[in-house]
Amino acid sequence: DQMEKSNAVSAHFPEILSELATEVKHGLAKTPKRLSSRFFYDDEGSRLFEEIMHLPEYYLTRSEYEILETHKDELLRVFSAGDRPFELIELGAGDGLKTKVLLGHFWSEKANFTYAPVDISRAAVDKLADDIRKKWPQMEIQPQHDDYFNAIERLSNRSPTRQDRPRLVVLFLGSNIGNFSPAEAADFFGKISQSLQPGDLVLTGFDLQKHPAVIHAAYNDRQGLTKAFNLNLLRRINRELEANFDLSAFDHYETYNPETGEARSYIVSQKEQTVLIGNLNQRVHFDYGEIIHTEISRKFTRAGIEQLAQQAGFKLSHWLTDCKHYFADVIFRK
Ligand code: AVJ
Repeated sequence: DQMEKSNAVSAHFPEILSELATEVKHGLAKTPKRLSSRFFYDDEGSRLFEEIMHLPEYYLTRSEYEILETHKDELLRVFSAGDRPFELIELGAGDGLKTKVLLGHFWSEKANFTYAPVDISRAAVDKLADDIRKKWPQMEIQPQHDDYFNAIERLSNRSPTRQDRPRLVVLFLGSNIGNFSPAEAADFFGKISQSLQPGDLVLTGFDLQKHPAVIHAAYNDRQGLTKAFNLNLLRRINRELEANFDLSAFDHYETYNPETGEARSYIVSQKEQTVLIGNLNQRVHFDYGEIIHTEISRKFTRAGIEQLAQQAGFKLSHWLTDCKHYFADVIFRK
C-alpha cells in the first residue's frame, strides 16, 4: 500500500519525487541541515495546513478573510474595469477558503470571469473543484494540479498575446510569498511581470510585521498542529524515500526575529541518532539537539512591498488591510 502510494505520486510527477530525493540528499548533508518548505504539501501536509488556518493563534487567515470580505466589491470593480472579462489564476489555491468569498460575490454580481485554481496537492484541487461545482454548477473553472512555478511558465507560453483577451488576474494569497527569500520573491514577481500585459493584475497577500509575540504564537500553537505539520515532512520522506525517521524522536522549534522579519521553523533531534534513507542508500547522523531548518515565513513592511513591486516593473495600485493592520492584500498593476 505504501509502495503503491509512492508510485502513484511518481507516475504523475516524476520530477517531484526526484526533487524530493535531491533535496534530501543535499539538504541533509549540509551544516546546518536544511529541507525546503515546498515539500510540506503532500496530501496530508495540505490537510494539516487547512487545520492550521482554523487555529485561534493563526491570525493570518482570519485577517485576510476580513480584507477580502470587506473589499470584495472594490476588488470586483478593479478586476472588471472597462467591462473587460477577467481570468482569475490562483497559485497555491489549497481549499480556496478565502477565494470563495470573492467567487461567491463575483458570481452573484454576474461578473464575466473564469477561475483557474492551481495547487500542488491533487486531493486539495479535486476537493476545491468538487466544492465549486456543487455551489456554482455553471461557473467556468479550470483546476490544475501543478507546482506554481510550472503554472507561471505556462502563463508565459500562452498563445500570441492578444489585446482583446480577458484581463489576467493572478491571485497569490495567504502570505505564501513569505516562504521565498528576498531574491526568490523578486525573481517570482519578475517572471509573472514578464508574462503579463498592461492592464493585467496581481493580488498578493502579505503578512505584516507586528508585535513579535503575536507572530511567535501563530507558529507555536497549543494544540501542536504546527508541530505535526512540520514533522509530517519526515513522514513523507519515510514513505516516498523509504527512510526510517522515528517521529517521536524529533521535535518542533520556531523562532521569530523582529530585526529581520523572519519566522523560522526547525525540526530538532531529541537524541543522538542515525537515520537510513533507503532509496538514497544514505545514512544521516544527528547529534543530540541538532536541527533541520525547514521553513522561513517572512513578515513584510510596506516599504519592502513597494520595493518588490517596483523591482518587477509593477505599480502598487491598492493597499488593503484588516482593522488590526496585521495583514495586507496588495494589487500590483502591469
Ligand atoms: C502557507 C506559507 C503561508 O508560512 O504561515 C503555517 C505555512 N507554516 N504554519 C506560513 C505555515 C507553519 C504558511 N504559509
